[in-house]
Amino acid sequence: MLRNVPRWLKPAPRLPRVSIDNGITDLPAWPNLVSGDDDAINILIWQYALARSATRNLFVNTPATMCPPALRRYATMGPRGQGELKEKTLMGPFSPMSAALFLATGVGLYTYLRYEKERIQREKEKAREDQAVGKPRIGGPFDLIDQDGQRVTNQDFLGKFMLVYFGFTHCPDICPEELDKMADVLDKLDQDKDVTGTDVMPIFITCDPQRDGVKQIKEYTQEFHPRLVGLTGPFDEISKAAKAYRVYFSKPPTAQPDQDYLVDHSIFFYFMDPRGEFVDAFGRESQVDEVYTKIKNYMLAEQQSASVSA
Ligand SMILES: [Cu+2]
Repeated sequence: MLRNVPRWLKPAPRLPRVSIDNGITDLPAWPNLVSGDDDAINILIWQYALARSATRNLFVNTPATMCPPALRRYATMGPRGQGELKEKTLMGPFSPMSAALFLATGVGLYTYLRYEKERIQREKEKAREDQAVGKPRIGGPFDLIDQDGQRVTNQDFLGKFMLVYFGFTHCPDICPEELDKMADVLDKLDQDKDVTGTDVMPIFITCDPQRDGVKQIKEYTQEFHPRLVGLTGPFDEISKAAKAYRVYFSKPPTAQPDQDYLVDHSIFFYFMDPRGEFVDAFGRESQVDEVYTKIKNYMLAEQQSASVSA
């Protein structure tokens, strides 16, 4: 008999009931604040999952038509009219009110996420800055012999700024160029009335003690600046000092003192404060004016902090 009933008169096939267990997946993880994920999309996904989760009883377990009429009424509804009720029921939970709520929480979450992201970024940057401010461990004790044959240690320079350079007297070009530059900086500091130039001790340490004895060092340092201190010593002590200053040097292993050879070495001036702590390093690309200005500023800052703590 049912075979003859027109199709449109048959009851609508029952939609499969989706159980809570298989119908709703867990909320996605809270958007990763640190990654470059798109916040807005993350929030939409999250909100959608939250909305589904919150309203799944309405959607899944209680077909709208089975709800008691009172439950289907909305606060914004006027006196119940058949058409209006039908419309509201069909609309489900997406009333203008819930849409506004959805939008408001979305904007709120987006703002919060942005703020959190920025805060974490700021914290990361600050940590990085703090690390950069933390002085590298450059410098340390040395026990050497100066151009007059006197034993000299790092203790002798405490209370003065040091400008330390490692090189060798047979260096054909780089060492002379760099020491000339250093001499120009010293002259400028000496002429500057705001600072006491003699507070800076320029120190040349040879990394070729095999050929650079006391006499050689004395002649060499005098070529550049009258205040330039030249230091040499046993190879082990030179190595120790170079290691402390993170200076690399190497001479050909078979080279004899009477031979003409080059020593490969790092080319940096290390500017140390009166406590023997590293302040700055100047390489080949640093020009006289730049080095002079930086050193002057370091000296002024030191004067200021000394007068504050006095
Ligand atoms: Cu050199």
